[in-house]
Amino acid sequence: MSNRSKMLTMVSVMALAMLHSANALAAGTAAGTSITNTASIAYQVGGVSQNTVTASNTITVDRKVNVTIARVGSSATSVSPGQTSAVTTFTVTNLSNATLDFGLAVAQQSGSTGAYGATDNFDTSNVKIYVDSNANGTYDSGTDTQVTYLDELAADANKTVFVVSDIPLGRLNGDDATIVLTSTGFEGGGSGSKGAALTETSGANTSAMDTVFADGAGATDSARDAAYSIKNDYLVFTATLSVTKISKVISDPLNGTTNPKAIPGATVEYCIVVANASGSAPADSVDITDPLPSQIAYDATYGIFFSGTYSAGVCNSDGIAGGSYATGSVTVTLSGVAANETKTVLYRATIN
Ligand SMILES: [Ca+2]
Ligand SMILES: [Ca+2]
Ligand SMILES: [Ca+2]
Ligand SMILES: [Ca+2]
Repeated sequence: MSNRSKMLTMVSVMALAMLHSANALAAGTAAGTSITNTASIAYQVGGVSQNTVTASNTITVDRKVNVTIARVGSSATSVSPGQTSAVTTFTVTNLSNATLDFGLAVAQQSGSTGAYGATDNFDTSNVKIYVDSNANGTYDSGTDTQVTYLDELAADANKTVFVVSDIPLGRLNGDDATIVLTSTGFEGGGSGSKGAALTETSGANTSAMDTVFADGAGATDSARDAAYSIKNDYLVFTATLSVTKISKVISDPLNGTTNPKAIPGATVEYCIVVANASGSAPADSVDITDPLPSQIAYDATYGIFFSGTYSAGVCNSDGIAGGSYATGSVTVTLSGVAANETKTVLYRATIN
């Protein structure tokens, strides 16, 4: 069969799907956006152009839920025993292509490895979460707002969040409390209220806005659960004081200063040795009180010497005269004892 001479020429104009407009949001096109593209077909019949035929397609961009948290700073928060309102700082970022609420919760860890390698061995107390209301990156008591969720956090937006808690007394140098902050996505639910829990769309894609969880696995959460969690640590930095009290018989009424014995009338030198371990925080305002037992009498003529040195088990006579004796007690206040420093308090008494 020969061809019929009639030829149909069709010109197809195709919209290039790749030619999408660049989107400024890292999170991508906003959820719920309608994307419509239209194909046009122009053709001729018998050499005459016919009416153009068009076809359109519209899809709805689905909602990708993603959240992350980062620690602010590069080391644990250094704290003192008994410190109140100790702050750890985080940044919570909404990586979703939608405005969402983000629930915030803090959990204590027990015995696990912290964010910076230390092993958790205590819990903080009075734990509260604040948002950086004045956006200055610093926790401001009375200004920053205590929250349980971040309200209406826009796509790609982030907030600085502070976990604020108290440190128990009695903790030692190097003790660690690890906390975990978890942020969980919720429906926006309007400004001023926390929306409902998010659910991922199961089954086939629908023509409506579906929901897909895209978050990673954090410290204690799983991948694709609409949540992210991260550790941060409180690390105790404190003084490590040790106190030793030693005595030496200086003289007695019979032997004088040659091999003196602790007989009634003998003079005894007492020395209180205060040491702070290396690597410790300095101890400030160290108050020393030493009540004298009734069997000995304070030697007011000799007096009290403080901040002297100590070497090879001996208190050296190089202290500063000072301190006081009142109501049966020797009292001295040292201005401070630095790490790896030793200071002494020296006084004498007579055995009754
Ligand atoms: Ca703990
Ligand atoms: Ca602030
Ligand atoms: Ca809300
Ligand atoms: Ca997750």
